[in-house]
Amino acid sequence: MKRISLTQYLVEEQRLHNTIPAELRLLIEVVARACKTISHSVGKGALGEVLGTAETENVQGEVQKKLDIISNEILLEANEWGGHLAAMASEEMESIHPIPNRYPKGEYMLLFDPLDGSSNIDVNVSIGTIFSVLKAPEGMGEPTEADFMQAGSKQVAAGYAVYGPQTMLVLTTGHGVNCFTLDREMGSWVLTQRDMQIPAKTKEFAINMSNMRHWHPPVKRYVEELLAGDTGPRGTNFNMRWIASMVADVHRILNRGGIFMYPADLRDTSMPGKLRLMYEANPMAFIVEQAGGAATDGKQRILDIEPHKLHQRVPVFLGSRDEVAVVTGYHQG
Ligand code: P6P
Repeated sequence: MKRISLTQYLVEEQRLHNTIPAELRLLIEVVARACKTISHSVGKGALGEVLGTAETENVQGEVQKKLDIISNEILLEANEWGGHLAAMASEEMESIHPIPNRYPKGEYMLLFDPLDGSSNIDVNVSIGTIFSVLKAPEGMGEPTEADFMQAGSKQVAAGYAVYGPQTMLVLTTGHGVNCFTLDREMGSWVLTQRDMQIPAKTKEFAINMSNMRHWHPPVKRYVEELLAGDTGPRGTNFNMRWIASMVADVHRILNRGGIFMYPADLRDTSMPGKLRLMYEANPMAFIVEQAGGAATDGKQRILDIEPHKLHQRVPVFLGSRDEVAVVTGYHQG
């Protein structure tokens, strides 16, 4: 099969669907180029003096890894001069990052988790970059956090890069999900999987089992039934995976099905789960739904949630739609 580049794919998508105007194409290509740079930094490891912690904390109160900060800087610097953005927001920054006045502003807003899966950085396990694109509200003046408070259904594009044995970029602009592999010799993103589809059924679940005693009853019931296997009500055995890197777990699910869960639990009832809505759950939910899967917070579609805070957290159940329906049904039962 003749392979095409990310650029050719975007140009053809624009011709087909007229939904990727030049500014959005530029944005996607700039983000993709930034992910190449991040992949290069990540790949150096100890040789690049980029491992370990940075002795600082982010807004989440998490100790920042050096590569968290490096990746954040790479995305900020790559995107601020192009004229395609009005503002950015990042897991690593407390407040939004307006485009400096020395540069023209555009009509898009970019949100990202620059390097997700930080606990895996120093042990050479796959990590990734997650990004989400919103349109700036009509007539917006100086961007504020309130301008970012849009439901996930308003995203115009979303994607992630996964830095694993291969470096891959998964992208949706609302017309299916496509995957590009980084050709390191040429330095280009090459289309390697078109229109990815998540199987509706699965026998593989992903959750951090060490939290089991803290789960609410619907999650406990659902997982115990999976664990009971062919001796229980499901009548079949299930397998388990947990990489503790959302990008890697989601990429596996996109390729072979599965259900990924990070529920709220009883440890801190004020904290509805660990994952953040705006730059983790929303982009992943957009991608998963575009691939025929489902994504809920246990009660409603993640993409329907009206956000109130930039860094708000949300419970996440996503992947093979038949399994997401079962665990969501237990919450509603
Ligand atoms: P735990 C990584 O820190 C992350 O945000 C997600 O990528 C991952 O799915 C989850 O947290 C892992 O959390 O509690 O299992 O370490």
